[in-house]
Amino acid sequence: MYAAPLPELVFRAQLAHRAFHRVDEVQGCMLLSIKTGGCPEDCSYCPQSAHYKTAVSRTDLVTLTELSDAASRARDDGATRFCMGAAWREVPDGPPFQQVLEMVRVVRGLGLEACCTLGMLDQDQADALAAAGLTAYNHNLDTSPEFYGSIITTRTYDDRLATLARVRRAGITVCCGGIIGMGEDRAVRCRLLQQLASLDPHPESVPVNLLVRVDGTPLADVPPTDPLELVRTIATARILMPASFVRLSAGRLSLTDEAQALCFLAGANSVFLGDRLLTTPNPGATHDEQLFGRLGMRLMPARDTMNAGG
Ligand code: SAM
Ligand code: DTB
Ligand code: SF4
Repeated sequence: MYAAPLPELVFRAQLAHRAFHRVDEVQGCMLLSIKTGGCPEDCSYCPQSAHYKTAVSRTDLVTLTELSDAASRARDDGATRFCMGAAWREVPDGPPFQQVLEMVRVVRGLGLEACCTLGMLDQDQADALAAAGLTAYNHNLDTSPEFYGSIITTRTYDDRLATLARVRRAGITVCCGGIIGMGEDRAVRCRLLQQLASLDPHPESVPVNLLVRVDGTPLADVPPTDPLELVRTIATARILMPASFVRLSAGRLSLTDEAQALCFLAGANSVFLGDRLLTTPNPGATHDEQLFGRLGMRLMPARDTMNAGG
């Protein structure tokens, strides 16, 4: 399917997309790095790993005021989902976790979906996040089981699957995807998609990231990936997981508007808004307004998202 003639692949993705989603709307999400840098993991793509010397400096957990200001701005800018990322290997117990629970309550109180990505967690922590009202937990498989060991050595694929199972058991929706452009071949991308689609039920949210190559990381100099491989990855994800949100996530700055249009044709129905992802730049409001104007598309209102009111 992945390697079908592109018009055939995109046609099949469109059929899947139209069976479950509107084609003129994308969900806007906003990211905030609530705790940046100094991470003990060695994910080769990541500027926040303490193993590499990058321009990212380490910060403490943001305050509740900073968090609440950022979430209010996100809502004003049209986002319906607010995602909080921490450069942790695993969720710590104690005051920082209590503060994250409070952050979840604040974001939900603003009527936004709340997503967290905090690394590995245990069942009690997953249950506490669920009780605080967390909508989704992001934890990516990142790549295929076979390629995984050449990207990350400090935790295993099975560790990731175990965290995902705890999130699911707690009743939180699962946000799980991966990264393309790390020097992998098509077989790796297909195996990642197969793994994601084997999760039962499917992840409600599938972020497809195009590697942002950051100076100082081991993947800083990998050759750029053909954007049409991103289009094929998104289309295949859309066909395999038709009801899920497929998110065109990191990497939009290296795409032309026309390549992004193909991603939406292939079934992507969400983007990150704003001029910053966690630590790297993103297109920002002015560019996105022009893009959606050119495409005749718009941001999804809160009523159509997963459970913003729930
Ligand atoms: N520390 C937590 C963890 O790893 O689960 C949460 C934050 S981590 C930054 C979340 C995800 O961002 C990673 O799993 C990876 O898929 C993605 N990511 C990180 N750096 C990236 C980069 N340079 N380009 C594209 N995606 C990236
Ligand atoms: C995901 O899959 N993509 C988002 C989110 N989950 C946390 C973040 C990508 C981060 C890109 C690199 C950075 O800005 O640090
Ligand atoms: Fe740490 Fe997450 Fe970056 Fe890996 S991806 S180094 S776990 S912040």
